[in-house]
Amino acid sequence: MPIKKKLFNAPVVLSFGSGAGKIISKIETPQSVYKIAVNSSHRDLQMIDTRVDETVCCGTGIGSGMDPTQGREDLYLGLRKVFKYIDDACYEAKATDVDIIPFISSLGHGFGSGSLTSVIGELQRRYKNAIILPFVITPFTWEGAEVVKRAYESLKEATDISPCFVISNEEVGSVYKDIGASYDSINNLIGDSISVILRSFSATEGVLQTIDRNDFSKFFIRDIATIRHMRIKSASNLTFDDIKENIGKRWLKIDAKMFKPFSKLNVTYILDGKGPFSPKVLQELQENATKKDYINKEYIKPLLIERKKVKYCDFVWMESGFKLKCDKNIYGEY
Ligand SMILES: Nc1nc2c(ncn2[C@@H]2O[C@H](COP(=O)(O)OP(=O)(O)OP(=O)(O)O)[C@@H](O)[C@H]2O)c(=O)[nH]1
Ligand SMILES: [Mg+2]
Repeated sequence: MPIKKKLFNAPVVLSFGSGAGKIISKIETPQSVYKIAVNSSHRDLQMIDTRVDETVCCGTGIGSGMDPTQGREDLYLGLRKVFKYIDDACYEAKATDVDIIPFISSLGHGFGSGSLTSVIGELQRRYKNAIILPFVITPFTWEGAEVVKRAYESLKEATDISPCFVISNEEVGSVYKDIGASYDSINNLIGDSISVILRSFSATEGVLQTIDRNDFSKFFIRDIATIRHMRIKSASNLTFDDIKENIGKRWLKIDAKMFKPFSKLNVTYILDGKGPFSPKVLQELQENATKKDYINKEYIKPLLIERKKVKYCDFVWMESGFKLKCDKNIYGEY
């Protein structure tokens, strides 16, 4: 039986670090997309191993002890196995070429921070035609200056070789009062947004307007990109005002002046789910997406997928081109 042609071949999603492992355990992947959790802590991998397809334990299995140098060393001890699982997943999916390799890294301690740049670099070297898509989780400020510093140093190094989608725990979690309860909710929110992107990128049916690898490459530029996601009943009466009201904040810590646009931001959006997608709704979205001066108008091409037999519609707004500003004035001298 012929395999249905997907928009993008993205046969795996990976996680690096303990926090990232908890998030990937919440992700719902389309059929034949494998979830691979990578970490240096055997115990943390065991906690999620029924909710991912494969785990790779790097190093001695006791964690990287909040030491990024150790984290990077540990990664190299497990990398061969990571590649093997990716290749296996490609084989299973009969994918001769991989378009996108998404992964999640949690930054602030040893493994996730220490491995980030190497993960990007090694994946780029081995899967030359693929777009490597890092989703990085930055810490809460209550975790302390050292943790934040480790996270942003790691991010700074990484953005030299690839743009990163940044998701700030501080921002996602700002609505919750109780940290205990909020971790799970935060993981669900982040997991949901990434699930929607993976599902849209793997669509085989209902695609009204498509984007391809080249379109996405043009959108995804240095240093930092963001996602905002909202779920609606259907797209039939969607207005831009609904979006403004319900989509929430950017999950970036822009109030600390951590980020500023490079020059202009690239934007795109995904509308995926229950329709109908009326010309009026699409016109309103497109007009509003191009209205602001800080938006680069040249490359706006949304991904529109109108699905049958679904109960809701997801809207994902993506911006790319923020500059990472990471200096001594923000988190003390270092
Ligand atoms: N959203 C979310 N963030 C988490 C969670 N657990 C940890 N984090 C964040 O991730 C950052 C890094 O922590 P871990 O992922 O535990 O660190 P690690 O990479 O495993 O590092 P080592 O244990 O030192 O090897 C923390 O500073 C937290 O901000 C989680 O369950 N959800
Ligand atoms: Mg850990």
